[in-house]
Amino acid sequence: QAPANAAEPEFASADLNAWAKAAAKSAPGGDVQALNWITPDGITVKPLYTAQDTEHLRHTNTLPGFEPYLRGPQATMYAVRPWTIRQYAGFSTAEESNAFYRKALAAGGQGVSVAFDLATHRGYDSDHPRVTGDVGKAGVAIDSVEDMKILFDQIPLDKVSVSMTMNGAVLPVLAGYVVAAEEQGVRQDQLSGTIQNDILKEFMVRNTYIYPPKPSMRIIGDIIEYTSANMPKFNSISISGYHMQEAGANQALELAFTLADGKEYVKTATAKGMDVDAFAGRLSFFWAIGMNFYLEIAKMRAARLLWCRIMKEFGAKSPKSLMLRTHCQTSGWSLTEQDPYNNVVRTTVEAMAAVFGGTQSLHTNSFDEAIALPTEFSSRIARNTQLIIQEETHIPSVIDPWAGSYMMEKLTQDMADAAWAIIEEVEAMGGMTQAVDSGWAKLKIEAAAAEKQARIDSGKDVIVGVNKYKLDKEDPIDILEIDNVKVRDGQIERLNKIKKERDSAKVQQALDALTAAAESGEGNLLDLSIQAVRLRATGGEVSDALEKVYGRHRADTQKVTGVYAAAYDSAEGWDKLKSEINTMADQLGRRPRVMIAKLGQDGHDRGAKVVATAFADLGFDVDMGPLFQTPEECARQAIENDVHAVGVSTLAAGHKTLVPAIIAELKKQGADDIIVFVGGVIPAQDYDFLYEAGVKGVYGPGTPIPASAKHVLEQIRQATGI
Ligand code: DCA
Repeated sequence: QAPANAAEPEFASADLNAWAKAAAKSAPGGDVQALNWITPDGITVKPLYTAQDTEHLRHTNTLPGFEPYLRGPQATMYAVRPWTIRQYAGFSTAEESNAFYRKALAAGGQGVSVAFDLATHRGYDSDHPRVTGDVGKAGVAIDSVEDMKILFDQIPLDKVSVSMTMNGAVLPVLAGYVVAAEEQGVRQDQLSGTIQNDILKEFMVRNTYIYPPKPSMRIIGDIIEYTSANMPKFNSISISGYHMQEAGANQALELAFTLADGKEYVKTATAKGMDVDAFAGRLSFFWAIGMNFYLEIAKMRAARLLWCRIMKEFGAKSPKSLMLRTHCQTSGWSLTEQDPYNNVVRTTVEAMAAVFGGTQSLHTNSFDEAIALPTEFSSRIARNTQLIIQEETHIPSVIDPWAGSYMMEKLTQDMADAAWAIIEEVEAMGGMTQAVDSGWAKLKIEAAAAEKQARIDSGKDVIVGVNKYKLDKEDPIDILEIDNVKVRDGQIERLNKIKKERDSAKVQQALDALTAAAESGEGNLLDLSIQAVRLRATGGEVSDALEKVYGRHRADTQKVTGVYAAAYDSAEGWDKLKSEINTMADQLGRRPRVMIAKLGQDGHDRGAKVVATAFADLGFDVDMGPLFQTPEECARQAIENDVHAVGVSTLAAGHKTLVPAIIAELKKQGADDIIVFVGGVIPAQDYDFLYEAGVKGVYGPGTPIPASAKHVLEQIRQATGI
């Protein structure tokens, strides 16, 4: 207790009723309750918190580095060692990505984080006909260990920790990294880093799976088993909520589903007979940090509390098993194509939330990521955002600085309670594998996404430069473009060379051993993959060897209904558009029919699902094409279903190859009366190219769905001549 200062006058003590009366005078309608904000998670954020809010909380008096680790996994946190600046990057070829990593490390980056292209993710070598539009686009193309060796050339793998975002083709990629290190002279027990290896969330969002859920879980079990025995410094998994929030989940859903996924992985490993403390210390997490500042910090604190609780239920004893360690990335979804320099500010705010939340590692997005791949300039600003927080602000000097805030402590508890209720719901269903298998978890996220979009389109949620304070004229910014044909040709040349020089009989034997292990359930699939990759088996071949037994997973295309309409607040425009669609339906003798398509290996389907839902709510007949269609397959389905329009949703930069291809296919199959429109991440520079190719509408991020729907309707009217 500080001694009373004699010179200080007596102040009246807090009287909450008096405050409520005073506040009511300026609150709308004289109602203080009207100042509450109900978050999308259903949590009430009040305008004022007091000591009363924290009186009954159990965890306010804990310490960092001690159970339940709510205040951080380390006793000293950033006061001794700040978080790792780990920028996710990769594009084009291994040579170009390697040059980028080395430059970034020299300029203050502290770890490597590899983004692979979608062909690699989905287990296809660059010469596969299904991936023509994807090679080298949204990440680096890696076909074999020869590519891996180039990727890490002059990066000492015994010193620099490497994170690899890989889930589908996790076996050949992790094997390639191990063998590349081995040929650098680095032993497996020296390797530090993380492999994402989180397949459950792929089935819910993102969609870069290869095999069905069950064999995919075996692969994860084998990786945990192998790394815990041979690579003790390597994190076997990065259990990721990031992509859930990016796909539309609110924070409570992100938190709950991610921890529930974590439980499922622990169950998988213990079912193999492993002791929980033998592997749990190397499970790591990954959160998205969006613009919901207070709740993001609360989420991270709550996550540590709940994970400690969960791990105790599993009987874990080692502190390393009980503490949740996490990577964070600022939200890509929160970035806007419009007025893009605003994104620097958004990313800074989000980075601060991640740091206040106590992250171990952080990626800050580049401001141009809503438009294209980051340039060297935008990457520098993104990296410097973290360096400035680390080295100029003194923010790192204080551990868990929000602790003791009435608001933060209460929100941490509220967030923990909200997430725990969802976790219990998942448990009652039999766990996350069941919740994912049944499609329930995916639909929950999609419903949250549709609701969010409707709130934005109706102006309830403000996005500066998008639905408020819009610029009259947008200046295009410099973008980085990849010559996808050149990358692919180069990859094919290297693949052919490897195949010519290796001992093919031995490679085949190693691949057969993998197939046999998949069939029998015996052996360790990572161990066998390392042996095959050492002999120069390619990523595609390793994946195929398993696909022979496991098959390829095909997702169904359920969609939610009614959610967008219910959350859309501008009834007037909505009703008018609905009646226009009804009139057209009368004139056509059927409803205008639209197919929403995803082409190539781009599995980001949030946009496609939200548009499909909203168009259906408006009265269109909507078909949802399956993921990963080729232009030819898409054209065939469009014709069979007799649609008026195909809407291509594209987020992985394949539009300049794939969109002209679908137009050509429709023509070839005699259906050039079907109009094509495109939505998603498309740089302004490419709009003319697409219009010249025959596209009838291009709708970038931020286009309100009713506006695009109205335009599509108009185009259908013109094409059908009514
Ligand atoms: N006092 C003492 N030791 C400390 C302190 C401190 N204040 N802070 C960090 N350390 C230690 C850690 O214990 C760790 O050592 P260990 O591995 O032997 O336990 C080491 O310093 C590294 O720190 P850590 O906080 O684990 O940070 P990273 O190595 O960057 O790992 C982690 C972060 C989240 C665990 C990892 O999974 C990761 O890097 N994920 C990235 C995922 C990614 O990039 N995804 C891309 C989308």
